[in-house]
Amino acid sequence: MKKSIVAAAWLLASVAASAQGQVNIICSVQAEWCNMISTVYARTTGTKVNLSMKGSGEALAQLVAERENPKTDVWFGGTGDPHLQAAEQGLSLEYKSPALAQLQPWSQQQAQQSGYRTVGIYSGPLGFGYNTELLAKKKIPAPRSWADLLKPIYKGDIQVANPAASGTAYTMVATLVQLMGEDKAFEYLKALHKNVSQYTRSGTGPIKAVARGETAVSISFVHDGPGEKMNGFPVETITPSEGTGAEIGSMSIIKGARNLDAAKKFYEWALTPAAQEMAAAAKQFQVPSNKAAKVDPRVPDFKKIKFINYDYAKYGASAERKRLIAKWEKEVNSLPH
Ligand code: S7P
Repeated sequence: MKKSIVAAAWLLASVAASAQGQVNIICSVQAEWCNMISTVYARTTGTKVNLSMKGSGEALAQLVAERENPKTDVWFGGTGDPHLQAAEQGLSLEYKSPALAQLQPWSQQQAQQSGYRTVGIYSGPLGFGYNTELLAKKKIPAPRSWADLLKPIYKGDIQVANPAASGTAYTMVATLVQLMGEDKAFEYLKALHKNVSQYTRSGTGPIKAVARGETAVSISFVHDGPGEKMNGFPVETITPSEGTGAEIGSMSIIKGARNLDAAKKFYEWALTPAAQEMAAAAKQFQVPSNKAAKVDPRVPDFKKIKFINYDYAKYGASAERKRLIAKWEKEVNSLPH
């Protein structure tokens, strides 16, 4: 008798859980944040969350490969440019959230520009990370400008990701092109190449290498610095004095999603202030897109940063991205160090 009651209860519980369904998410922020949202969402809703962690560039490549048979329902986070490319290529679904009015203007603009196939969930500036102890040991100052990075004192001490693989590094290329004009930007990138020790696949790789003391300087999103510092590493960040660009970290529902209702529910949850505040709890310090979400004091103060007027529509277009990356491969990456 007792056994059959236990079996019935187990059956009821599993029916209830499966009634909430499952959602397959590609998560392009750092692991701690991905794990936190998936655990909290699964516990509070009973939905099974299948998580796959990938940088922005790799996530886009996977979605292109899955086009005929999508296995992903939601793409959470990652730089906005590849989300715009996914929208342009018809990989993501048009969806207008009822919460749009609660979001920052830059987030709504991202949605509008994509024909409502993506939405901004956070934003953060591009800059430099540096290891204070390593710089002191080498007796070299922290870089303050794009121009500083070309100085021979930094030779072999700079890491940045490869723009063909990383949304972060593509943001750098697009930022420099807008800041200097294309010809000068490519002259700059060729000169920078001489000082770069390694182009990593992942955009967050270089600041982690700075934290571990493997390189003195990285070109990174500056919101990735405070988390490394909280983990006890001697990491500081700065934005370049000439001006810089910012990402609009985005979220998209995938066209042909097998679990569409579950995807929409997760998407709505991810736009709430409570969900967005989990970023800081997971030591991620981007600016949240929901105007009502609390902004942690460690989030970079946008008012103190000199920004370029980043053209997200132009540099988020597939043709422009392909062209700039091919040019970088041919004219920069092929050069000897
Ligand atoms: O979560 C940190 C962060 O810097 O990583 C995201 C992105 O996945 C970086 O992708 P890439 O490896 O393609 O550069 C950023 O959106 C985010 O701010």
